[in-house]
Amino acid sequence: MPEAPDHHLLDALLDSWDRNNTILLNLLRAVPPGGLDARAMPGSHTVSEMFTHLHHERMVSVLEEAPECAGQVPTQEWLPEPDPNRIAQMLVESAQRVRDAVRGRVESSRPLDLHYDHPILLLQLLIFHESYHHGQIKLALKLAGRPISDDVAGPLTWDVWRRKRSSN
Ligand code: NI
Repeated sequence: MPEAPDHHLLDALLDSWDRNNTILLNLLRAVPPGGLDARAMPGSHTVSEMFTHLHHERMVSVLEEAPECAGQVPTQEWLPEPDPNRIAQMLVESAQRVRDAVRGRVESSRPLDLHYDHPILLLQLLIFHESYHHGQIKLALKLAGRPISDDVAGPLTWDVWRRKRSSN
């Protein structure tokens, strides 16, 4: 743990987490009608269930690693939530809790309670996890005949990473 947190670096890392959540919300809003029920193959999780799984993973991680920031962990990990607005509410809430947990532990120079050599690694793991499922969601939509074209996906995903705030 660093003795004196580098706030510019911490802000940039938390900004990367915020952008990751923006991309996830953009993907959710780009799901075509009926797409939340799509699945890659029989027995696979639906698009809806993958989104709620991401929320569940965040909430469990905060509960285990920084319980002072925890909220209500959903009773079902792969909840088949049909309402995209409700899914968006979940993702906004859990993104904030992860943010608060990591910021709090870094600023107080405290490690997370269970795993990870540094609190920032929780952010890295979750971004990796969510990117993995992002690809699965797009593949499920494609296989279900409801693809999101690259022309639509580009501005909603890669451009969010590259955009400079000064050019907004
Ligand atoms: Ni997963």
